[in-house]
Amino acid sequence: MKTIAIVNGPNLHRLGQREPGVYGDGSLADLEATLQAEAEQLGVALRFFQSNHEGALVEHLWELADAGVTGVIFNPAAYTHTSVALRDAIKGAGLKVIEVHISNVHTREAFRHHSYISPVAAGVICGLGLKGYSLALHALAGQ
Ligand code: CA2
Repeated sequence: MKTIAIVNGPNLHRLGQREPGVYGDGSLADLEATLQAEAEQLGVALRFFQSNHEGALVEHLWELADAGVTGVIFNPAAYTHTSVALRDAIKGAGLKVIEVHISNVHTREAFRHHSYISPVAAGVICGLGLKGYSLALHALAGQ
């Protein structure tokens, strides 16, 4: 069975608790439950991870590669715009990553327009709310 990982970066553990106009009102637990139900329909296994720490995310990406996951749905949150370390981990580990952002980063502040992750991602989804994770899951499950 394929295994797909869902990895979320800093502050996303508080999803649904602040800024609902930007990020919606669903919690991270709600999102994970929705994706789990979809994965069962698709016949794939999921692994979930969230961290507020860049190094923990780097280490987790390497663990996912060592475990042979099929793909990673990754919302690096603010580290999208700052982290060479996460980019190097994805490239170095040879992971197939779909970068997901809940908001449309291109309609927001200029500092959100650049992603260190996109050049090493297989695909990028942004601005579709939590639905973006489901779309990425279907894409990876279908490959
Ligand atoms: O739109 C996205 O998914 C982002 O990755 C979210 C990041 C932001 O830095 C990126 O530019 C775009 C921020 C996540 C903050 O999450 C919160 C959760 C609850 C309350 C407030 C923020």
